[in-house]
Amino acid sequence: MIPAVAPAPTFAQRGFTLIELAIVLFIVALLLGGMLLPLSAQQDIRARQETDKLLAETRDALLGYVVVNGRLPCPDTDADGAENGSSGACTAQEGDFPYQTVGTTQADGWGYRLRYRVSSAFSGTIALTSAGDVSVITRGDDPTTGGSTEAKKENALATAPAVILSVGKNGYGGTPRGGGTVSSPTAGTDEALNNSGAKKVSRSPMPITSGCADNEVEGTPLCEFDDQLVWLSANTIFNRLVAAGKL
Ligand SMILES: [Ca+2]
Ligand SMILES: [Ca+2]
Ligand SMILES: [Ca+2]
Repeated sequence: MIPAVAPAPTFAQRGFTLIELAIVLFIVALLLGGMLLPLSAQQDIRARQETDKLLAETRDALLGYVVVNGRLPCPDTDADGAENGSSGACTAQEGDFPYQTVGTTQADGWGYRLRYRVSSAFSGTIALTSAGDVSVITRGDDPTTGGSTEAKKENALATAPAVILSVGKNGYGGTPRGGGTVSSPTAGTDEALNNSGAKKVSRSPMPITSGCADNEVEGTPLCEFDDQLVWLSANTIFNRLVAAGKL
């Protein structure tokens, strides 16, 4: 008599286990999630990446400029793309990036001109004793207080000869490519520091937040921030100048 037990299925007949099915569904959900990311969010990501790329290219172009000219260019203070100053004596140490003088792309991924601050010791003829005076900070944990994690402690990143920054999507303090004006950032915020003065802030983006304060008081959230920033190192500049026999 033939036993009533069905023969063991072959590999081809076996089908999926529940775990395999769950993994497949998980992957499909991930793919769908990626495709369903709102178009505006995708555009924002692209504009941010485009801006990062422009900042890196602009920094490289500045290093080329320094090798040729022995100094950094002055900022552009009258929106024509050309530096404002004479032989390194700048009209102002901060303004729009002189894209025409350096030969770089005019505007970031959001359509705003890049901003630029340069130390006078580097917009004039550079010597090995030249020192930058742009203080770059970030905000985050205080490493000296192990056991408590802060979010707003000012931490120094660099004292730089020059900083190039994008005003980001909100555009506060920026010069639109097509002309026109944008409102200034709220006084007392990190974006206001990036708009004017020798202290610049590089930190993670933050959406508009009520009851915020850009200070070291933990417990209140940090304010809106979307600037993107890079800086030059004095040692990189010295290295390029020495390698080119200019220093
Ligand atoms: Ca100009
Ligand atoms: Ca801490
Ligand atoms: Ca901004």
